[in-house]
Amino acid sequence: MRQTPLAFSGALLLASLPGTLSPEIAQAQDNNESKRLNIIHIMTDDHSYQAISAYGHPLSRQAPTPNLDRLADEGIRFDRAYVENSLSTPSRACLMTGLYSHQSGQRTLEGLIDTTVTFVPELLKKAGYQTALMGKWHMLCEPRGFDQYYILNGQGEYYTPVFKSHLSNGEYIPEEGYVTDLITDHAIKFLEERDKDKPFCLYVHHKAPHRNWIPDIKYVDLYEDVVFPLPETFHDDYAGKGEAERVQRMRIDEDMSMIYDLKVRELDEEPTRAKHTSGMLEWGLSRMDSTTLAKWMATYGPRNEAFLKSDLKGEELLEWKYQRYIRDYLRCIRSVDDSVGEILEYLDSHGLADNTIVVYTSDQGFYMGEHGWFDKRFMYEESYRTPLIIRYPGGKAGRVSEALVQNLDFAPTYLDVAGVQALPQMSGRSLLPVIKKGGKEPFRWRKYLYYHYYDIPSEHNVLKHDGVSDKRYKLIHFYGGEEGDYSEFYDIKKDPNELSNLYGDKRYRRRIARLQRQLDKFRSELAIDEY
Ligand code: SGN
Ligand code: CA
Repeated sequence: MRQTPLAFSGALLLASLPGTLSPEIAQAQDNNESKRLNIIHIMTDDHSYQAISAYGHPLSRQAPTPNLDRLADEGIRFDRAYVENSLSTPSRACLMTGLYSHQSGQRTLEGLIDTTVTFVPELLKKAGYQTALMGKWHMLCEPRGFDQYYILNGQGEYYTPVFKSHLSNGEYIPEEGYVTDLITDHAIKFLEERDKDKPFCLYVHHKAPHRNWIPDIKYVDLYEDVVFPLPETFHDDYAGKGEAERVQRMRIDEDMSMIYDLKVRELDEEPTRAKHTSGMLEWGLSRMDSTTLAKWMATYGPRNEAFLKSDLKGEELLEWKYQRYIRDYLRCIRSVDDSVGEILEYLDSHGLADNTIVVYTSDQGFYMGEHGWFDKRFMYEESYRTPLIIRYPGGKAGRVSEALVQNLDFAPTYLDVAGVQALPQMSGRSLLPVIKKGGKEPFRWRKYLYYHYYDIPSEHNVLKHDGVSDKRYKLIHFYGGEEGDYSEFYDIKKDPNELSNLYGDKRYRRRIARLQRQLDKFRSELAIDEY
């Protein structure tokens, strides 16, 4: 007999893992298969919490996400969910391994993961789960541990994307349609065809709303009449900030491409310092079928003409850029929200809602114009924080959690759900105790998080930095720049926009010292080898 009830039980000690299960355990699992929860991990790419109406941000009020809101109403919205490195590939490596970037080897976008590390789906599969990943994989290594997969090539394409699958002999095969819908279809097909005698773990990884934000043609008119509010810090001049803020290249005014990002294909020359060629936009558009492309031209053509005719300059031009960026971004989100609705609907109509944990998150946060930026990478809230909503069958509904959680926690959580013990090298914590308490912090929950960003030289030129945060304060250490290392300290409660760097402020001396001690502790315990 299996000793532990499955929900909220804590991990079952499977001494034989990651080897084969003992016959007794395998038998016990067979007998209890029906009780083990299924897992659906839905992860978007660059989806900001500002763009989910359940989070209540002014932006999302004008572009609601009803299906995500439903998930939050039926589950727990995490308001203090963070990543350990705000970039796609490292975040995916963390999800798959439960390791910090320096432990998995995936520190940068283009880096290579250590191919000897164990992937969570490998452990789940050994424990009797059927495993699948549909959508963005975005690591240079091959997917491991999946019974089924359909993965995009690198960043993937919005229209007619190519997919490599467990059936395609290593080949990428184009599929007609819009990427978000196609990924959803693969997910639903997996749910239809799966082995119904086994629990499953399904990762649904959208490309959207990643740059360059090409919406589904059916949504190109959505929000065209909405004027979205500018964020409070849109005109930040970085006064009192250090080199990192001055040298980054993620400004809407200077770095967002008029052609590739904002889709003004009529321009002969790129007027910003973005290195994107018109060919990059044309390539994306050329993947549309002729009807779709005609509709695109008929929609964006006249809009672009009117824009060019108006010859906007300065502030007006900047605001025009912002509106086009946000509208296209939120149109992409609309498709994502539809996808979530479709999956929830499927679970309802197939009796799966009661035994499936549904998790919604993004690979990191994203700037929606705060500080004048797009992209992510910084340890500041907009990019460090990521949306996270979890619906647990029979769990508390409509709750908001303030517990400090991090993407390192997905691996131990999913293993806990499956009754598998987390590997000793995983630093994250199972979220099941938090979920059990309706989002409240369990006894002895963590007080600090560690963050480390490494990806430079790279397109957006964000300096390397590591740092530590608790629920209120944040200490960031930038290094590797030309002007030498420096630190920043913020009081997130008093200064949520992180405009006042308090490092060196005598009134905060003790608090800064406390966080510095924590940072030193993380560095030594985690054997951080550069900072
Ligand atoms: C691409 C984008 C960058 C973006 C990275 C990382 N440029 O390189 O703007 O920061 O991806 O994004 S693009 O010209 O190719 O659009 S991530 O989400 O994959 O980490
Ligand atoms: Ca991303």
